[in-house]
Amino acid sequence: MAVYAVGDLQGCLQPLKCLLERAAFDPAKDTLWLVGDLINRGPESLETLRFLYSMRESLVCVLGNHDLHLLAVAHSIERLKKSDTLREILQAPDCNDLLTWLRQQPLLHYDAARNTALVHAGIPPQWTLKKALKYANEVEQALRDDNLIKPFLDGMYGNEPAKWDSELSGVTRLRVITNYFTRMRFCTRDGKLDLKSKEGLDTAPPGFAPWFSYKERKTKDIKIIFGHWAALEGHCKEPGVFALDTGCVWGGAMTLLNVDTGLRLSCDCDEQGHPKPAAQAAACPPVTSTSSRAL
Ligand SMILES: [Mn+2]
Repeated sequence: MAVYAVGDLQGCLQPLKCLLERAAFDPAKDTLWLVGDLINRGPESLETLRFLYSMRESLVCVLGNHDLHLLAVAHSIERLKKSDTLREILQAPDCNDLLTWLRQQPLLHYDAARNTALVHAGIPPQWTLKKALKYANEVEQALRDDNLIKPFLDGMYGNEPAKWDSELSGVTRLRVITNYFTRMRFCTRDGKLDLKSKEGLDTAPPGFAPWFSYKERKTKDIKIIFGHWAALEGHCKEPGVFALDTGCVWGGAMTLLNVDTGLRLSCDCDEQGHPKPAAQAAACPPVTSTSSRAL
C-alpha cells in the first residue's frame, strides 16, 4: 500500500521501469503519483504513454506543460516544434484512447489523508489550497468538455497577463491559471510571474523569487510535490516542498520518492534519457526492502 511520486518522465520509459523494479512497485497494491510532463524530448514518448495507460488504475497524474502541448498539437492548434518527439503518438492507432485519458487528468491533486498536494510547477503564494483546487478545476472542466477544449487550448499560449486577478474571465483566466500550475518558477510576493528565467535559484530577476520561498505563502501548512524545474536538481530547502524533476532527459537522473517515508531512489541517465549501465545493473538483484535501497 505504498505511495510513490516520480519526477518528470519526458518519454524516458526505461529509467521509470528501473525505479519501479527497484522499489518492488506492485500496481495491484501500490500507487504511483506523476508530476506531469510524461512525454516529449525523450526517446520513448509513445511507449511511455502506453505503459502509463496500461496501469492507469494505479496512478495519480497531474498535467504538465508538455502534456498540454501534446493536446494542443493533436487539436491542430500548435504545430510540432523541431525538438518535439510527439509525432509517434499522433500517428499511433491508439492515439485517441491515450489522449482521451490524458485530457481527463487534473492540474492539481490533493490527498487529504497525507495533507499532500501534487502539481507540475507549483501553487502561487497568494492562493490558499481551497482556491487553488477551485481554479484548477476550472481548467480541468474545460479540458474534459468537447466544446471547450479547443477554445481553451487555442488561448492557452502566452505569458500575459503575468498576474492573477479574480476578475479575469474566459480563456485569459484559464491561461493564467494554467501558467501558474504548469510553467511557474519565479514570481513576486503577490504572484506576478516571470516565465523567462529557467535556471537555478540565483537567476531570479530583481523582485522575483521561487514561488515556494515566500514566508506569507498560503499553502505552508500542506506538503507539495512538484516537478518542472530541472535546474533545482531535486533540491528544495523549503520544509514540506519536494522538487522531483532531476532532468532524466538531459543526462541527469529520474527520481522516485516514497511519499510516506520521504526516501528517494534515483536512476542515473545518459544524455539520451536512457539509464546508465550502472543504474541498470542496480535494478537486477532482488530487492528485499525499499529502505535498503534508499539514497
Ligand atoms: Mn514542465
